[in-house]
Amino acid sequence: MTADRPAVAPAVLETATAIESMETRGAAAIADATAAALAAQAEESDATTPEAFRAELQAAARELYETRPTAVSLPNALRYVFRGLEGETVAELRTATIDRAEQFRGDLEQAQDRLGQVGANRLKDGDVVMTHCHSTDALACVKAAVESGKDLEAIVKETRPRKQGHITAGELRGWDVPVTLIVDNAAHRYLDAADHVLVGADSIAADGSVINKIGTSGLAVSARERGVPVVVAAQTIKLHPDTLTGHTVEIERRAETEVLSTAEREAITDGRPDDPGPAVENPAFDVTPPRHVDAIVTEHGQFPPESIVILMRELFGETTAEPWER
Ligand code: RUB
Repeated sequence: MTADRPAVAPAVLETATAIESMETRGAAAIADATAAALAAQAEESDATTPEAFRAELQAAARELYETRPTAVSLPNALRYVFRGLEGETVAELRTATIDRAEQFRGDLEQAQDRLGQVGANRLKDGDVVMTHCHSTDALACVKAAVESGKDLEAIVKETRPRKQGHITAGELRGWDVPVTLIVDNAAHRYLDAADHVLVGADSIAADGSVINKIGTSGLAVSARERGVPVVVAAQTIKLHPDTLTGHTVEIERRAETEVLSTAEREAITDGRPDDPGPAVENPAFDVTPPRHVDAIVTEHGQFPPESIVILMRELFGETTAEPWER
């Protein structure tokens, strides 16, 4: 370690790269990997003073924090671990970090199971759900319903540009759920065949707005127009405490090439030497206002989006501190 740059463990850098490249993706998986990376940092640290240990852990946290800006589960995972960082010696701090990370990861799994049970109560035998992107929280509801003996079907939106709908289709087929895969543009047409729109969330703002994969808001507007209820499955680690104090949620913008490959761009410009081709916008997420959401399903029960602020204050108080500040 140098005086001004605390050492960050290779495992942390690997996790940060995996999150950034979306090898690890989805808000819950990102939170889980973040906590595991802090534990790895604690295990691998050769800091000799508590101050050096804390500085390293903070540097690791920053490294992870800067990977993907929209999913609040990441800073919430950091907050959870740092809040329990009690200890006078390096050994005590190391144990505290590892224990706290383990506890967070265990709670995460349990929360998803509990949330699944709550969400499953909304689903009746024979229902058809329409999904968007790939959300482990949303799928936990389907899984719990299927395990309780209900027959469900799914209409799965492909979810351009990265087609995470294929992951959803794969998981649902693994549970023997009949799946119809559609392109995103077909969603409006197939809503008549759906009983529920069931999506996850990357962040939920204090006013009940839901930040999730781009296309969620359009789907919710269409669903509202067709009278299909929109259910958001989101563990409370998706609640964004900073929005209590007026901050907005940053929407991640991803590479143009996810939308338009170099070869496709060349086909558009057709050899014209001075033509750069079209500009491309690729926001990864959008904001669905609370008026288009029927319910937010959490591990603490189901809430109308407008009342989620009460749960948020209860769980987080009012905090604008950096995730690694106590
Ligand atoms: C994933 C996405 C998911 C939420 C919820 O986006 O928008 O709906 O993260 O997922 P990306 P989960 O693929 O860009 O990470 O319920 O698993 O936390």
